[in-house]
Amino acid sequence: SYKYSDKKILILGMGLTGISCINFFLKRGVVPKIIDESNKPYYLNKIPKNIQYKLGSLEKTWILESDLIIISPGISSFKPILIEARMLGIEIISDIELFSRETTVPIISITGTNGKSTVATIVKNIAKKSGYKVYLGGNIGFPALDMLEKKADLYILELSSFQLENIFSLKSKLSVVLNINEDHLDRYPDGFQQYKKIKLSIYKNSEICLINLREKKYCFKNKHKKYITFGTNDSDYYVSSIKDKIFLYYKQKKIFDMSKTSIHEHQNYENALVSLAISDAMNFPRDKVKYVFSNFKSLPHRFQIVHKHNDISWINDSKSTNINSTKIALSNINTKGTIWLLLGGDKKSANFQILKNDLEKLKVKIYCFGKDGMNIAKIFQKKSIYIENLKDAMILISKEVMSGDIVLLSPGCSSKDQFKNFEERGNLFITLSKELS
Ligand code: UMA
Repeated sequence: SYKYSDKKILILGMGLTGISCINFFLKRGVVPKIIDESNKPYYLNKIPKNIQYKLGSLEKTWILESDLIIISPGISSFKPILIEARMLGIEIISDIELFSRETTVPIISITGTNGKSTVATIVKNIAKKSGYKVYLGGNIGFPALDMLEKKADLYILELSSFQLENIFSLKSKLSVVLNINEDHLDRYPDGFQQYKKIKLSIYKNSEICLINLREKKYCFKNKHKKYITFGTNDSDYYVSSIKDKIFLYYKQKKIFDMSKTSIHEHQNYENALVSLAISDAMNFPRDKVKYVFSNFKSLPHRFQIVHKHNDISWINDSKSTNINSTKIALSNINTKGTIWLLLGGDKKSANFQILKNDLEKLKVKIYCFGKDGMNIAKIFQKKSIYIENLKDAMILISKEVMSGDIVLLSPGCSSKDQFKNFEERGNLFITLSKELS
């Protein structure tokens, strides 16, 4: 097993991840140092007294004198000082790497641009129903290292590309890349190809690889591993409709009639399909899958109708932090009224032109806010206006919205420019939707 007691350890980032790393090392009798680039990080008061810290910038001497650096996912691994450190032989790893080194419990690893949290949650519920002591952590908001405290017989990891950048020893029982769409381009100097490659690294050392055949670009062969496929009609698992009914198929056989479950949104059919494939691979009983599908509720901040008044629906989709996710939200809407779309935040270098076609077809008014709001508003011209922040935009909308309309927060951007996280953004939307209507 790994020993850390003779190492100078430095943690970068004082967020949820940083705190979980501090606790991990303190429990092992090792006192790390920590740096945060902000001058007032949210969690400063959570740092134990005996921990030395520096704020404001990545302090060069601390970095170069360390033996092991644990980098938080929010910090780019491609910063010049970190590239220099790596060249000098300093090890830079993520919290997930630390986690992977400590456990022999089977792990299901899930990544993808969209749907990660939903699939991970469904699978966790099925595993639990099947009698497993199962914990879910990672990008979902519960740091993976905190799961080590729990006695488990199965772990589920939701992994972001940021976390995958610095994972080396992960050996999953099963891993899946749900889909790959443009996101986080501001973080990858070599663009989309680099983002894709990092996502696909989840399959390294995985016993079973669950592969989306629609993403042909990444079908690769490896005789030593077990593959299961989904996504197209010639995959092992696929979604298909007969008349108005949607079915999940395995090897040409109908397994689930989705109209008999509580899963009804278009994107969730594929999330259910993947959950079924994972469950079969893990030998979870099909009746437990059925039970969970029948009791499905969408996750908080994920396309939730949070308020309905005077036939106006207020929908919170704050978890939409990339364009694809906004596209999906729009495709779920069916109304004769006007859609009042709240879009904006930090667009992470994404190209919002991609949304133009989807929006042109709709009766929609677009209220753009946040750091990139002005820039996004320009793309949609007559259909859009720029308002500095979400609250002011909602006040304006509330004065004009009419019965039959829908107000949709599906910002397609990161919240970090004006909020602590997408939860805070969604909660503000919920509060205001009730106050203003
Ligand atoms: N910081 C720096 N320099 C930077 C960026 C951040 O010093 O360049 C500092 C900030 O001042 C802050 C700290 O780092 O004090 C925050 O660290 P962090 O951004 O890594 O956030 P954590 O609180 O550790 O949360 C992270 C994930 N955040 C990100 O990847 C941005 C959380 O995913 C995850 O739930 C959590 O670890 C537990 O594992 C959130 C997320 O936005 C939901 N994920 C992205 C996404 O889903 O699109 C990838």
